[in-house]
Amino acid sequence: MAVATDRVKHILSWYSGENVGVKTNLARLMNHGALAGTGKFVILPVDQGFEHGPARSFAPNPPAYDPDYHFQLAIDSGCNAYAAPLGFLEAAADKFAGQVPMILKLNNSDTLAKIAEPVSAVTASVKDAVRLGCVAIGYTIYPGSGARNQMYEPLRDLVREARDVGLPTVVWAYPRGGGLSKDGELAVDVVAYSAHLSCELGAHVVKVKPPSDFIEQAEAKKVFEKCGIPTKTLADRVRHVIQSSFNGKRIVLFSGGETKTTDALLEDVRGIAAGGGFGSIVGRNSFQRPRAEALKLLGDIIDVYRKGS
Ligand code: FBP
Repeated sequence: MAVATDRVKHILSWYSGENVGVKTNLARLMNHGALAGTGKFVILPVDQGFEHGPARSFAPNPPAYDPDYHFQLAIDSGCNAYAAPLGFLEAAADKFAGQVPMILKLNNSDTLAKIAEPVSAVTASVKDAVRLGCVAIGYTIYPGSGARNQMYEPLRDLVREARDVGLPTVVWAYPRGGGLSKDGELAVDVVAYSAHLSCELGAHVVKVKPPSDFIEQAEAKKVFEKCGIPTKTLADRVRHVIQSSFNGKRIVLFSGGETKTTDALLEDVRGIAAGGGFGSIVGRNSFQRPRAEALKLLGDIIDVYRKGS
């Protein structure tokens, strides 16, 4: 059973305007799994079936077609939490009740619809999250999309509704859409801006992709140069994203991306940890590997966060 460490208490102090339910659920996230009490996180997200399609997501490791598989993987690997859309959670939440904190993704997009500007559909409710016993809601925004109002405005209401029932909000901030170049989706200025927007919109936890050493906005580039903001290493860039998230007073997590070699992924994780990142959300790199390999990899990632780099 995890204890309330000084680190967990310190992180909770950043959320002093929140009600006790929100803080208790943030503490549950921080006090579960192999990193309990450290203020670091490794979370398993499995919405790729919805977002990318079943074959692209699960064919590399067919047991992963089964919703039970992911609960068991999150539990056995010592993840802080398991995040998924409504269907995957409903299918197995009862069987695994109480064994791993759950985050319900309240919106999702798929790759079948060809729409001008990216926007997710709302696919679940705060009530669903409460009914399933989740510790938080999850919500994706696409900063840079011409449809941003259809994402930002409902998010504000959902944050409020979730807070009223004591649930924190995790925002997946993935820049994309007509306002950005392809390289700009990962640009350090854009990722940092998206993390900041998420905090302003009320996110308690923000999830972004590891930023690249590219600056998209001309006006921002001038400032990066003038103020000497370092962007060369991943640790530098993560540090900038963390600073942009209320000067490090919000929990910011970084995603894993497409399946890559173990060495490449661990190199990323070391950079994230060295830059002060709070943890990783690793989906495809976990469940697309055979279970034994995934358990080993998640264990190695957890070790990096435990040691700090
Ligand atoms: P991965 O570790 O598989 O990248 O998962 C992280 C994640 O945020 C998932 O929750 C989500 O399905 C995926 O990335 C979306 O990535 P994209 O929208 O870029 O295809």
